[in-house]
Amino acid sequence: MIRSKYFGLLACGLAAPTISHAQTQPLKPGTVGPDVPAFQVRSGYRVTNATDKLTEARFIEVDDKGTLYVAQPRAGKILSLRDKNRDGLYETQATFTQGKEGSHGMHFYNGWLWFTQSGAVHRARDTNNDGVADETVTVIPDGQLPKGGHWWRSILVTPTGFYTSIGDSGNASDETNTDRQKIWFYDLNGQNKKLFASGVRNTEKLRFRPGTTELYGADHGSDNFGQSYGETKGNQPITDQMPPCEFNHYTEGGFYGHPFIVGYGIPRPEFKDRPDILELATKTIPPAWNLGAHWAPNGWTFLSKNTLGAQGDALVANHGSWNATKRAGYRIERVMFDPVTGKPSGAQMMVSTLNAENNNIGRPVDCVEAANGTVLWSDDQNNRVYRLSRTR
Ligand SMILES: [Ca+2]
Ligand SMILES: [Ca+2]
Ligand SMILES: [Ca+2]
Repeated sequence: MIRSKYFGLLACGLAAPTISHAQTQPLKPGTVGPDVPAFQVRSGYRVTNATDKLTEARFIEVDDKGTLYVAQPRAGKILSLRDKNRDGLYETQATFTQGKEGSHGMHFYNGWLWFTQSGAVHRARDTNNDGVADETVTVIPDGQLPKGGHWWRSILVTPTGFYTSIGDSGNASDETNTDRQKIWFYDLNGQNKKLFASGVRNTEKLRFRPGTTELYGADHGSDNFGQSYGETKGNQPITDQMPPCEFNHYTEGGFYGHPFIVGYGIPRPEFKDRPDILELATKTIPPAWNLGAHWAPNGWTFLSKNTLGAQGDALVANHGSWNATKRAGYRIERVMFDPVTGKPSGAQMMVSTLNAENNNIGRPVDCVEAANGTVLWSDDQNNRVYRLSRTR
């Protein structure tokens, strides 16, 4: 057991000698289990292995039978894993689907695992319980969605159809008159494509807030914001802090700013002289919550249960920066929702995968809530799935 230095000190700081009531005892320092890197874990929580080392671990999903699915986009596979002896480690492994390069976004809905490739949407199911899909239906054939650029496609299935998003082909180009930078809604048979929202850069996962049909997603902020001010490599004080990554509430017909407007109504310098820039700022729906610049929020989950003491909140897996001067992100962030307003009202770091020297010892990719309310999260640096649970 490795005690986190940072959160260990925090926990000690909370210890008041005159307090004796059980509920006011200090939280136990955050810990990691055996064979887990020395992540910084928030006091009161623990990170343990949920799988052995895999060859690739990107997005994850669970079904109603306790199966854990792990997308392997490079290999073109989705693995299915089971925890047969119920010790918390998913050890039984089968290849659920294969031969579909870029398999990534997933949503288990009504007996089927829906999943995306960059240019396609499929659904598959396993009818004889061997972990291998024996029925696969292609809902949108490969090539009907644009490939390349930000190639990750989200998928959220509802009783009447499904949402998917198509990100920017690059950093911050004007792709208004294309299918890109938009969230789309299709009938369940893949027909009747409708525009849902626009001005989105790269939103890889969409989910409804529990008990509602409010659509949320995390969007990656753009790069090189300060370039036109003369920033150079190693000297980018503007880009290091701008723009924020966004946790957005997407509404029908909503415009979310990209590429023209970032965060709370701020024009990107390349577009500031457009005659319609104020009009674009006026119609931009700002983030429901700002995440840090370059954090790269990929996958995330709402918490429907109170196992982690955070029911109704969202946990966001931030893959971390590639071009910030000092590494930023690399963390599981809790976005807290105010139960009165139903909106984000604060945030806390739950797990950091940066070490004391600010080097990354892991890269979070996605989070899902397991049936028992603990949270599984994937890491494509260590190629494992971990579990976040509570220790008090
Ligand atoms: Ca097991
Ligand atoms: Ca099967
Ligand atoms: Ca935005």
